[in-house]
Amino acid sequence: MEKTFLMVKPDGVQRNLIGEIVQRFEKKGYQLVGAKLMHISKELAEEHYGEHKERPFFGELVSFITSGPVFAMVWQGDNVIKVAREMMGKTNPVDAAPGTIRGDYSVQVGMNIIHGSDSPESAEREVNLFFNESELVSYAKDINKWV
Ligand code: RTP
Ligand code: MG
Repeated sequence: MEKTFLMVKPDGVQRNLIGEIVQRFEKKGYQLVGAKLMHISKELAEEHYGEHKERPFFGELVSFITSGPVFAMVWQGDNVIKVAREMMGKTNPVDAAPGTIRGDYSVQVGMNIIHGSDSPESAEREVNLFFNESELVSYAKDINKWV
């Protein structure tokens, strides 16, 4: 079953949006298989966002993502990587459609509420970067019966 890594960023935690965000993915029909509230170290932030290390906003991005707790999650389900990105909306909230998480709750690209893996390769990498095998659960849930 496909898995993706999603994370409520420090601005989303500060603004009490954890529940709202979790609810959107639950209602959609995806399954939460791992979650934790945590502080990201500078080292972990630099590794997680390593693809952006030459970009001018890298320093700001690392200091923002380490500025307060984040809510890290692993979600599972059909096409969850792509569909979660659609539900998040475009990176810059100016371009994010109403109805998406970023479109509904943010106005600045630097504080856009949520992170989501952008490909199967990054999902695999990020799930393993943030979670041990023992922190992920496996449980039966016949979603077709309920949604
Ligand atoms: P994320 O990795 O956080 O899920 O966001 P994303 O894939 O939609 O966007 P990405 O290109 O990976 O950029 C990572 C984060 O960097 C910040 N950013 N700032 N100041 C800027 O021009 C700028 N561009 C990107 C955003 O917070 C973005 O989510
Ligand atoms: Mg990205």
